[in-house]
Amino acid sequence: MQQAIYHFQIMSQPVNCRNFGHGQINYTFLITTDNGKQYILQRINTHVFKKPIQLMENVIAVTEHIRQKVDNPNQALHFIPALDGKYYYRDERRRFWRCYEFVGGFCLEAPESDADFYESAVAFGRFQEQLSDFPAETLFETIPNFHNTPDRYRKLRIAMDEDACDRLQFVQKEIDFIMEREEEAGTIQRKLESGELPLRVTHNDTKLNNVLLDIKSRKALCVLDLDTVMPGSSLFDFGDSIRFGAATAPEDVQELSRMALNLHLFDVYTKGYLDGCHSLTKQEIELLPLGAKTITLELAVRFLTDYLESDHYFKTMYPDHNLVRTRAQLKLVADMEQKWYQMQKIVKKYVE
Ligand code: GN1
Ligand code: MG
Repeated sequence: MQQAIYHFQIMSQPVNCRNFGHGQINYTFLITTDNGKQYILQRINTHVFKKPIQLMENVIAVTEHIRQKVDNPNQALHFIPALDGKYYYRDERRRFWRCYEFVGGFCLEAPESDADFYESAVAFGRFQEQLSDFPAETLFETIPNFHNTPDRYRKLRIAMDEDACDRLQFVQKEIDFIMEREEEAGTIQRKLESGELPLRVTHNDTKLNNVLLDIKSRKALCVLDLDTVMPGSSLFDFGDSIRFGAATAPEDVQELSRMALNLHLFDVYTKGYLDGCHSLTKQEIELLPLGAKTITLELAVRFLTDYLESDHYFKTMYPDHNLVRTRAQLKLVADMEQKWYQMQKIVKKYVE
């Protein structure tokens, strides 16, 4: 049993605790208590999230905002206060924990049907819609410059210069591919800065496995993992879902020939996202394919940076894991380029 659970107001006796989910950043446990209730207990990775108290203020504010807009209480997360009333517990080793009710449901690593993927799109679209009137300026930037692509390139260059573990020699091809696309990769950030694209409250980690689906109906209940909710671009929220869910292989597939973009799923997601969210501008909709391509390239840059910096950010299962992930993402970018015309055509169907 994780002792931290005894510091939350759960009003029952914990009887079981197991690891839960596939997050690459936080540590997540599912706790069952003697009255059959279940809770998610999470230890926040403070190496990644350096200001956990502000992070929890964001999460609670956003959750409360959403709670006021849903008919079914299970469509919003319900955080449990610690014994002192705060929404986190700091243990004797200064580690931060939080706890929320687990209402059942499940998350998918890959869509099992079009309907599953459509549901996740509606969930993230709705999330965008529900927060369209949330005062973005009151949110903390939990990870500054999280999806600032030019800044990710800057950090990659620093890692290349330092070449801390002598790995640069293995990745010249990948670096060339990334650098050839640098100009285009900065487009969305530049348009955000010039005001051409609106700054919105965004989720910033919109993978399929962050959507909770109802076991019986398989309808979306709510979105999880609100740690990176910050002001940002809807294009990246859309794009990250495509990168992860409309790909034909897992994000760390070794056999590169398996990795491609599934255009049909791209269409399904686009429809679902726009069904859930009616507030995107015409330009945002037109730029959705660029959102998908940019976020995929950006994640490749992040994986490669971590590889060069000796894998201190993402959890890795084997020595070259971050390099494998980099290559898989770059293969996906290359495939999107092949399918660029079709991606544009799909999106055009939804612009009036
Ligand atoms: C991380 O923890 P997880 O798997 O939800 C990362 C995302 C990446 C993703 C790649 C805070 O998310 O940005 O897209 O791994 N989250 C953070 O799988 O860096
Ligand atoms: Mg997650």
